[in-house]
Amino acid sequence: MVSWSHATGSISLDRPRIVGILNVTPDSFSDGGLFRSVEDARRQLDRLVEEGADVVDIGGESTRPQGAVEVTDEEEMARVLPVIEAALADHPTVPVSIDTTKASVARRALDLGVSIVNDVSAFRLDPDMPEVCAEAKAGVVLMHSRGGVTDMATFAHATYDRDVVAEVIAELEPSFAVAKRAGIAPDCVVLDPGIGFSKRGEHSLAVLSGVGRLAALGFPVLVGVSRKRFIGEVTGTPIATERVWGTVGANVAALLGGARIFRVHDVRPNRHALDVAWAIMSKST
Ligand code: HH2
Repeated sequence: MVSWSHATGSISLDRPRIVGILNVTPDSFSDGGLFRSVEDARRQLDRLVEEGADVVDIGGESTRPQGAVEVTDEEEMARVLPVIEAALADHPTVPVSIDTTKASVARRALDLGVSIVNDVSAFRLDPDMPEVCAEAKAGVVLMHSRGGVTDMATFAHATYDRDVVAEVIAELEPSFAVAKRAGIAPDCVVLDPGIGFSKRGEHSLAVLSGVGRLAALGFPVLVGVSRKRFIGEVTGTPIATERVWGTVGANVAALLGGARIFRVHDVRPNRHALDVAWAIMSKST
């Protein structure tokens, strides 16, 4: 059975796994500013866990599609570290993931007891990140993106030739080579096609449709479709919080394609849908 090893244990991928999102940022595209106090963050953590999250992913720097603002290491730590401490105290059995591109932030988070480093730059932006992850035996999410934090979710680099999936795979390959050289065990690595990151709607649909080709590389695949623009385009839903049903549809399609880990804001609807889809997929006739 496949499992995902991380700094404090491992997660078996014998069923779909859900990563619940907690952004402690003023400017995230769909939940910016909602969880700025530790008390508000705590309540949201309780909700994510109660609704069935297997992991909670805490982030202190937005990559919002409208163009994000880079934050300093100190500011990012001030946002995330108290919330990480609260998560570990309140939910000691739920692995915590830190969503950061900065090795300094990852190191402090791992020292506190975080299990997973979710790097949306797949080790491109901070040369110290692979060693920090290797040293802690952290689980790592290597997500495809192009450019820096401020423009990676814009269309500034959203130019692809015909085969988007092939380009995404080719651009992720150096990252897992770097991971291997740094001594990160292969079973710690999860790949993510980076939905909406340097991708127009058509590109996000193409990578979701071809997610099985990413899974065929042998690493578990995580997708982060939650409330994203391409869903708004398909369903005519401009308000991000109203994209929950479209999110569920995209996640079920990705599960059928081979994804096993799902990063979402709205845990319960995705938990139910993915569990039912999995029960059907697992039924031998
Ligand atoms: N998407 C976002 C942030 N982190 N991490 C992974 N692995 N995959 C993703 O698709 C992904 C991610 C962007 O979404 P969100 O956190 O809701 O917004 P923001 O970047 O505005 O904080």
